[in-house]
Amino acid sequence: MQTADLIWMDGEFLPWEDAKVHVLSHAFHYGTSVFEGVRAYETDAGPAVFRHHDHLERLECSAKLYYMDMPFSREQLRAATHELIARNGLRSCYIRPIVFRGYGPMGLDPEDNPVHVAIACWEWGAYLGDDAKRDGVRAKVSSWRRISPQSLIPHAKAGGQYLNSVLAKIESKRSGYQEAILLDDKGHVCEGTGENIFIVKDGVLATPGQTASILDGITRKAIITIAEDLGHTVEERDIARAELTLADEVFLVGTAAELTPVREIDDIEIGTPGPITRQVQQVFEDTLRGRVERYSEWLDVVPVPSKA
Ligand code: PPE
Repeated sequence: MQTADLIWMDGEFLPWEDAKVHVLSHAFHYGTSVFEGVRAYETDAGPAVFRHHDHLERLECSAKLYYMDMPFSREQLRAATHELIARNGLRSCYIRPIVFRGYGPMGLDPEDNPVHVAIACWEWGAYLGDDAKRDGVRAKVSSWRRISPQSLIPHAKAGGQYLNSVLAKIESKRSGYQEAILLDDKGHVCEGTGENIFIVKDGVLATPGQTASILDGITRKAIITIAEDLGHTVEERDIARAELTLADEVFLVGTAAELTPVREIDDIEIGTPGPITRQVQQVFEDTLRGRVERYSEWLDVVPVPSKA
């Protein structure tokens, strides 16, 4: 991975290689961490964090759902992120805030373990492969089901929950695919290992709704708004597995993956990225770079000295 100079940890800026934790940290053993994936893009006004407020809000929600008291406010984390990007001299980057239970008593009860917060950022390019955003990826419906709300909290972005995505990712990769699509416990289409999913059929977009076991994706929300503003209908509803392969277009959305088309599922051709995928992707990419006035409030500009 591409490193940067500094990592912010519990209020301090540390050299990248010094941002360490004890091996007996609670999160390391039991997955008791919550995190975010955020991106900042280069715009004419400087580096800008996409939907920063929404990501910090979701981080707080995830912490709350796992009974962790956040030791820093949203505004403090926002300011720390700005300073970190500026001090690392980054114009565009991926940002990873993480809140975790640290070193303290061993055992499952975490309530006496300290809650730490760290923020790292670094340059992270194409998430699903170099040509993925242009040509689309080959995906496989996973044999693993997405975590159910009966056992875990799909709406929380918690470290331990990602074992589910890790299993699906390894399975799809070892079978020769770039990504896995997970069904939920009822057999409906749910999401990718780190992305929400959309299908297009006869000009109408559809994506699993809030009460499906999805992570409530921030990119998903932005894509719904963009597609509707372009005049398209977006249905939030259950999607049957067969609808995936019979769709005219399928695409994945997420902070890391951005908007990545899917061109094949289970060795059945969907086709080259279709017209609606392309249209929405173009507006989304322009939005991220501050080129769409209508969505400028989605960008949190980092105050850094300009390049000139
Ligand atoms: N579902 C899952 C399971 C998920 O992890 C993500 C983000 C999404 C949907 C899309 O959410 P959003 O980023 O708010 O639009 N996955 C993050 C972690 C990826 C990783 O490999 O780590 C991300 O995209 O940053």
